[in-house]
Amino acid sequence: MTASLLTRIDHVGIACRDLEASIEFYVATFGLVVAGRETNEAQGVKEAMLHVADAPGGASYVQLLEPLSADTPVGKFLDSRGEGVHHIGYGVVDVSAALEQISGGGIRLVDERPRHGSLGASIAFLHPKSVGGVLTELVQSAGH
Ligand code: V0V
Ligand code: CO
Repeated sequence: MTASLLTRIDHVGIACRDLEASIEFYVATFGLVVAGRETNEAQGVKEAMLHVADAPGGASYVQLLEPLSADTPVGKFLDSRGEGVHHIGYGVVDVSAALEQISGGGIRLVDERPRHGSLGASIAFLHPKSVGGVLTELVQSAGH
């Protein structure tokens, strides 16, 4: 059997209109703890990572995403589909190696090279049209 490229579910990315209200909901309802918050201009989001559990090579989180403007990936998604699950982020050991291996299989990449992600991670997106309608993110955690 070939070893899996994916080591864990790193995060479930959820599009919301009001980051503060969504954080309050997840904290009050599930008792989650905010592990980090960041404004990522390149990705067009204000986001928060809420820790769910520790997992191999990192941890797993809920990622809450509020768009910085309407003309961003999350802003467009909210306009067309409303609030809800926006993407799945999977842990990988080496994001560059994973991208190379996956693109060799003809999958359409959004990112040819890793970019800066939350909590210091290196991330890259695969296009939802090549992954059965699921926007898919590869995540190499900081320090791994
Ligand atoms: C768009 N589509 C989606 C989708 N967004 N399908 C599933 N899940 C999504 N999230 C579909 C959409 O319904 C259309 O299908 C088609 O793709 C084109 O949609 P569009 O609105 O015209 O969008 P595009 O083509 O301008 O952009 C789509 C892509 C864009 C995926 C290329 O959203 C992108 O670059 N995403 C990656 C960056 C990102 O999402 N950043 C925010 C999270 P039909 O209608 O044609 O069938 S940042 C993050 O997660 C961080 C920082 C982190 O984790 O650390
Ligand atoms: Co993400």
